[in-house]
Amino acid sequence: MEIVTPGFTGRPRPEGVALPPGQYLTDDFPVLSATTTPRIDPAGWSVTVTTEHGVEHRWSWTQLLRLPQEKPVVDIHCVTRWSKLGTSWKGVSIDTLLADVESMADYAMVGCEGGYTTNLPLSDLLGGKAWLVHTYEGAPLHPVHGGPVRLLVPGLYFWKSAKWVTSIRLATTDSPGFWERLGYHDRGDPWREQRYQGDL
Ligand SMILES: Nc1nc2c(c(=O)[nH]1)N[C@H]1C(S)=C(S)[C@@H](COP(=O)(O)O)O[C@H]1N2
Ligand SMILES: [Mo]
Repeated sequence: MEIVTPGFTGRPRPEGVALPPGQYLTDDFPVLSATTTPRIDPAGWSVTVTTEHGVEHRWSWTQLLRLPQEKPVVDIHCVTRWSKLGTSWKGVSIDTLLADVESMADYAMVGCEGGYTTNLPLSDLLGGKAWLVHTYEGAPLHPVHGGPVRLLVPGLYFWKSAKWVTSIRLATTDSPGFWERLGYHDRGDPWREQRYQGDL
């Protein structure tokens, strides 16, 4: 039985479901954007990976769709404390994308239409941990949620899951992205509660 408390925006935590510290559950899909929503025609969209040597690899929309597709079902955790369980997506794993990219880089800076950026260790993008997704719950990803293509990195706070992705720059050193420059953590592991710079 579920107890409904008026005014409580989350819902009781189902038994056996572990949430990262300080998070509550929501069934909604909140929208958090630092900019207005860009309208991107998939036909004109592409993502460019640039290695630390300046070598560029580019995929158009149709090229992305021709790569092997995966359907991750994952929990997502926003640093503003909402978590959403069992979200289902479709897209291309970053392992697949970078398979033929020659690089010794340890870090990535992800860039978006509109100027948003976020930095991640490459180890959080590889090993089946991250995808470029274009489909959410069986439908084309809505523009407010990052359509046509966003990054999905469920193992880190959701600000790392950049919407409207257009570039991934590989680098040998880490440098802060949009929120990271404003004080958010360079890694952002929700299980370690790495919300802000200085959190261990
Ligand atoms: N390009 C871009 N990506 C972004 C953001 C943004 O402002 N711009 N916000 C981030 C933050 S803080 C969160 S919590 C999630 C929110 O994704 P949603 O709006 O689909 O819930 O997107 C992340 N990716
Ligand atoms: Mo966020």
